Formats: sequence, structure tokens, C-alpha cells
Amino acid sequence: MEESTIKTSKVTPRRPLTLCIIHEHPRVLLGMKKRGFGAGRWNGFGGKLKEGETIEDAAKREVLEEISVVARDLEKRGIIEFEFQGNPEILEVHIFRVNGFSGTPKESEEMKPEWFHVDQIPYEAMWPDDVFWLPLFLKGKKFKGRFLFGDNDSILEQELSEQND
Ligand code: 8OG
Repeated sequence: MEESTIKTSKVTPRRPLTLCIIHEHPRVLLGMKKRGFGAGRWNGFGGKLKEGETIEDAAKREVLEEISVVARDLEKRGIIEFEFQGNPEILEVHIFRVNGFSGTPKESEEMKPEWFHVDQIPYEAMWPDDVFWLPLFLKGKKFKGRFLFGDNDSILEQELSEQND
């Protein structure tokens, strides 16, 4: 009988996520994440996509759910891929600037919003990669990057570049 070779192809699972930042210069709205992934850290607003949703629709929905604000116009500013050592999944985070919103930011079960001056961003209580890319964001730049984490606190590898388009 002829021997056959079974070829297995490894497809890296890739999960798109959204992250919206409200920047009304010179202040930025961040939220203290109260539960789940990244709890205890200040961050923008966002999360996973629901079945059939576009990335922008998901981004607006998350802002509404997390702080009761309607995001009017989203400006795409960056994509960062996050990997965690030992986990094959790539988290592909799409980062937007919210240009115009309506409503007053309100605390939810997931997030406690607070305004920060751009010179007083609480980087020590944020994801450790944010100190690298958030300054680019605040300067109006577009960027892309990749961070490999060991655990939630340590970056093992990083790439970050500005995009000119
Ligand atoms: O649905 P959930 O809240 O778990 O989504 C995770 C959120 O966290 C989503 O908005 C994407 C965002 N996020 C990461 N990694 C990082 C990171 O390293 N820095 C920042 N600022 N946000 C991150 O998933």
C-alpha cells in the first residue's frame, strides 16, 4: 500500500480587538478597567467584535457600553499585534481616535472614566507597551507595532514604527 503524507498546516489564530481613545487636547479620557483582562489598569475603551460586526461598529458599541458615550467619528490611528509567550493567539488591536462624541462619560460595571492632562498620563498603571505608542498617538501620528509579552507585566520583544499616509 502506498504511503501517504498528511500535511498539517498551522494557522495562527488572530483575534481583532478595538481600542478607542478620546483625546481633547490637552486632556485624554481614560478608564480604570474594573474587571476582566487588564483589570486594575487605565486604558482606552474597546474590546472584542461580535458576530457580523465591523471593526468600527464594534468600537462604537464598546465606547457606549463602557462609558455611555456616543462616538461620532473614528479616525484609525494604529494597529498593534500582541502575543503572549506560549499562547499562539495574536491579538490584533485596532486603535482609533474618537473625533467628536455626545453624552457625558459615565462609570459602568467595567470602566471608571477620568480625564488626564497629556503630561500626566498614568503610564505606571497602564499596559507596559502604552508608554511607547501612546505618545505617538497623542502627537497625531499613525503607527503599527508588535509586542511579545512573557506575562502581563513583561515585554520580551517589540517593534513599533510610524506610518506615513
Ligand atoms: O474585551 P476586553 O476588555 O477583554 O478587550 C481588551 C481591551 O484591551 C481591548 O480594548 C484591547 C485592549 N488591549 C489589549 N492589549 C492592550 C495593551 O497592551 N495596551 C492597551 N492600551 N490596550 C490593550 O488587549
